[in-house]
Amino acid sequence: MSYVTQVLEQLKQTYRNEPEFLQAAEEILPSLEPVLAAHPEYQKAALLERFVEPERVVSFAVPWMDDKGEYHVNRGWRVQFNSAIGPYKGGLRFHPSVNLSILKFLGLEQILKNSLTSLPIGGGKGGSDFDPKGKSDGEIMRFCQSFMTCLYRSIGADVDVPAGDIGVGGREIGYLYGQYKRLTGTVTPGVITGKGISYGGSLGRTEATGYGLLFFVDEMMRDNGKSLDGMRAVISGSGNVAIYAAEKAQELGVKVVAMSDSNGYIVDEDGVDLSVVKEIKLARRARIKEYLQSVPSARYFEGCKGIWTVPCDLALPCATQNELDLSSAFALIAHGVVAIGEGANMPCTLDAQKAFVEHGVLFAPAKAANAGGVATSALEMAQNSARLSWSKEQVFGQLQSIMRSIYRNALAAARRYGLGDNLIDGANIAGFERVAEAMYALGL
Ligand code: NDP
Ligand code: 2IT
Repeated sequence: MSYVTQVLEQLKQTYRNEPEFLQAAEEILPSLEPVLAAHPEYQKAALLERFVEPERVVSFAVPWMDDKGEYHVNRGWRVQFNSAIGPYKGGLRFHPSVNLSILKFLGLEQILKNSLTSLPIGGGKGGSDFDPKGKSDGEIMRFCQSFMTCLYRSIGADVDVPAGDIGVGGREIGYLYGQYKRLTGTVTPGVITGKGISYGGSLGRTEATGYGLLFFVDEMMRDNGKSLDGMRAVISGSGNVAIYAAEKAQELGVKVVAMSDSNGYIVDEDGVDLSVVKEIKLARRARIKEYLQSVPSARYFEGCKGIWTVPCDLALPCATQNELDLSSAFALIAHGVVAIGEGANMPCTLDAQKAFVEHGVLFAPAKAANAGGVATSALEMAQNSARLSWSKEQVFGQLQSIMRSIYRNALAAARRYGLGDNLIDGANIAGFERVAEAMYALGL
């Protein structure tokens, strides 16, 4: 049994109750076989065993009071996974499904994603099983304040730098940072990213994940002699990532015909009017179904999965993990899909990924394709350290060049190990090589 298989089998024993974490490990570890074969010293240093185990996990109770004066308690965590190349870095997710398995899968992915950016950021993730849906502004503020009261001792600009993820956007980051500032009596904007521009945020961070995804996909298309211009796209989700992916796609000449939320999806054959989606989802925090009130010619369907039966050239899953399974993959392939760009983290199941690759569909894997958000977070940290702020043009210029390098580095890593143009393996390898080198150099 190879070293990689031994570690993976052990992991499956130890964490059999953590399916999402094991799924991420099963995607990543086998890709690393050739790297570990080329570096026998890594096995001696128990490098892989150390890589799959978080350096530290903080877990806490988050008590808060609703508007009626009733008390509630949610669970909160921060997984500080790997700090070999920089302070732990990664988002916070507030969603009722959040548990340690999900945060560990996200944290493991984040280590490699952050490494791929070439910037000095380690991997971490956190969040709570709190459900922000239907909560008032005051309830959200009190919850965020309580969450930060539990977390602030464990983070710091040179220690661990959270940001947003599902259910955590600009409003929540403001409340979280405000409480950190109050508790520590310091002005340390570099402790969290995704901040508002008036108090230390970076221009372009809001758009960065979605724009970065399109920069990556555009690079992949060009490299394969194809163009986005004139393509038809289906984009799942209608949150931060989905909306700005749609915006950049439209700028590049793509017609976005469908988008969704956790209740259902809309199809607009004339091309989705993003200003309507933004008004519904960002301004009013309402349901995407209401799109039909502004655009009566569009159609609405209940349920999330059906969106993948809408014919398209380009599919961008930008909602959540495992939202695109094997049957959805076959539906997309049957309709002649040309490319998949993963905006969400691990949106395609392992068998769906495999089906796309086997059918020659161009596949941009999440940890490479959605790295633009965290890359721009690192640019926000750099601006905070320098006490400067850069223009939008500077930020987007850097973002575009980072996304292109990620594409080239992932492709080069795959080719170096004789894996053809497989970006899934290439991204895993390119991300891992840097972390492994640092972990080895730093010793036990
Ligand atoms: P948001 O909270 O802004 O939006 C999430 C969107 O996905 C919403 O439309 C939501 O619908 C939908 N959604 C959430 N959970 C489910 C579910 N279980 N089933 C169906 N739909 C669901 O989050 P983001 O846009 O920030 O994040 C989306 C994905 O992108 C996540 O996988 C996240 O980890 C990943 N990501 C985010 C980055 C960032 O910078 N924000 C960076 C890199 C990756 P509804 O409105 O009904 O809740
Ligand atoms: O999954 C992700 O990369 C994010 N949610 C962004 C993390 C960050 O620190 O900006």
